[in-house]
Amino acid sequence: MPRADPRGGDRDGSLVSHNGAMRVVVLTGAGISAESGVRTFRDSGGLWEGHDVGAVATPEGFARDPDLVQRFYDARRRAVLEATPNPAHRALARLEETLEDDLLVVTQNVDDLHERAGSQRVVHMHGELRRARCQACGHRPAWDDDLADSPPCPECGERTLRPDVVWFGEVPYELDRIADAVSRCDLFVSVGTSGSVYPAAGYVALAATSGARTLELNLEPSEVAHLFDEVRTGPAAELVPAWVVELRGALTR
Ligand code: BJW
Repeated sequence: MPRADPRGGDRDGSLVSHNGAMRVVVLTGAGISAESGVRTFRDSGGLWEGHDVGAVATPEGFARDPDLVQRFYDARRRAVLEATPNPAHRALARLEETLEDDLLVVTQNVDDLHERAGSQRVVHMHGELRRARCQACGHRPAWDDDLADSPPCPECGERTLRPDVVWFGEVPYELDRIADAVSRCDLFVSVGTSGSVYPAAGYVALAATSGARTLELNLEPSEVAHLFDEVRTGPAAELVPAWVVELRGALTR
């Protein structure tokens, strides 16, 4: 697909370039899966209401009480297996059919609803619930069962599997690939994230300083909403399909 000048024709307030081409990065957070019935973290009724974040989302918490943490993630894994993608996930999969390699979905979510909607170019920067990680050998097998009963690692046999998720103080996955895509994109769109966890919350600033237009789609303005060129508020299952129709229409004209 021909390349738009990232600092050129699309800087007049339109979210698409005038020659109909662009590289797009979509950063997603828990809000995109909310309408699939997957609980967010910080909203009222969210996962962390009634949970000490340090107890369930840090390596120190896991070392202190592995059984509590394994049971917390086992319950969430079961909930994710029962959830299904919603119109927001499906709209991003349709956008990928148009943009192909020019779209990268960077998700903070540990569910696999983007993939089940049909997206193929997805980076899980905070890991995946349906994967385990062996603390002895580093193997990362696909995993749909509980971990609380300490099953052996299929690779080395040690009973040292943990959820393959990124806790506070750990380094997220694929940071170089993400930074490269964000700094080279023409349009950066953030969907359903509170903008309270770094480095993800810093990507809007990287995109903006690299010359991209920036758009936030969220139920309410996030903590970093002031850094975006445009903020649209509402449920992701409505906002994302509408934005995808708008963008695809402009790209194919
Ligand atoms: C809807 C909706 C609907 C609801 N429709 N919208 C400054 C700079 C850099 C780092 C730091 C810093 N200060 C501190 C740090 C360290 C720390 C950090 O950010 N701490 C903050 C508390 C400040 N960061 C880290 O430790 C990270 N690692 C790191 O920095 O390594 C060092 C390093 C970095 C770079 C290079 C070299 C070294 C790791 C962070 C790991 C986060 N892990 C978690 C848990 C994952 C496992 C699990 O799932 O349990 O990831 S925390 C949790 O928060 C989870 C999420 O992915 C993440 C973000 O949450 P998200 O998705 O935004 O959800 P919510 O609930 O907060 O918001 C939902 C939003 O949806 C809301 O806005 C709603 O309005 C909206 N919404 N319904 C549309 N229907």
